[in-house]
Amino acid sequence: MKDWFAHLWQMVSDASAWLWHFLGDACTRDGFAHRVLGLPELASANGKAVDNLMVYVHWLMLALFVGWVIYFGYVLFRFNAARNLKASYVGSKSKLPSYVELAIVAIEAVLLLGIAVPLWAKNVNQFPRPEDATVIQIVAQQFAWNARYPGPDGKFGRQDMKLVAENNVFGIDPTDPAGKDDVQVFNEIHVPVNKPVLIYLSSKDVIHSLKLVAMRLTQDAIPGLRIPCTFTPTKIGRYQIECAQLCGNGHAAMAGGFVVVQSPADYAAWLAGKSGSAAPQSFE
Ligand SMILES: [Cu+2]
Repeated sequence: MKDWFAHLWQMVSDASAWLWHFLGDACTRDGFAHRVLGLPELASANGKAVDNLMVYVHWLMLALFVGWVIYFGYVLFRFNAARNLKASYVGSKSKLPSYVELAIVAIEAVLLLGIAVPLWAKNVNQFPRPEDATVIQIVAQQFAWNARYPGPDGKFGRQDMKLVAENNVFGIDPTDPAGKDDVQVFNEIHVPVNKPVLIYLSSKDVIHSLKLVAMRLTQDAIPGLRIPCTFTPTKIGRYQIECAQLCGNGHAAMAGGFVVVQSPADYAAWLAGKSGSAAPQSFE
């Protein structure tokens, strides 16, 4: 009997210790993001601000939810029919609801104007200088990702829209010597860690969307447009690419693309090994 009680007591104290630990962690910003919201792994410097915004919005929503539930309980009690036999034609004179509303509006204004708008402006207007970044051209197609790098010389070879063909999605001019060392890869895009990546994104056929969940980056790829987008990877690893626009029967197959984040030395070795692979190839 005593053993049984001790066992139960142990279980209760273990459970409460776990709950206490969980609550303590859930109250921190990062703990809330991962334990409560279940946000996916973050592997970029730019993504931190996105996650923080999501945490702040959800904290506000949680506070509103708890506030409304408390208010609802209060109203059920305060305006119970048994306690209010006669209707009041005056109603509440309290100023409290107005103050609470104003406070919520102020917090929402800070979230929108103070955090969300500047974050968006930075993402769409501020790009790293090409000389400070890993520059990659990406052309999406049904149903894969083509990527092109300037080779060791750091210069892309000449491209011309008129040269675009089934086996030359980048419209590479094979006669330009600057393009001889260029690198072209299919579905596996390597980048070095801790260096900004500058992508010029386009599409060969229909509208696709480059979605790198771990980098907190999503950008539509539109035929005829060359859209810049950027992220700075901070964690070595292999991260899935997804297409975020339904682009045809094989849409889901575009999740076969990966971004591989490597140490600078591994990346340099990989790039050197691929050098010269961008010449238009024939698949016949
Ligand atoms: Cu697609």
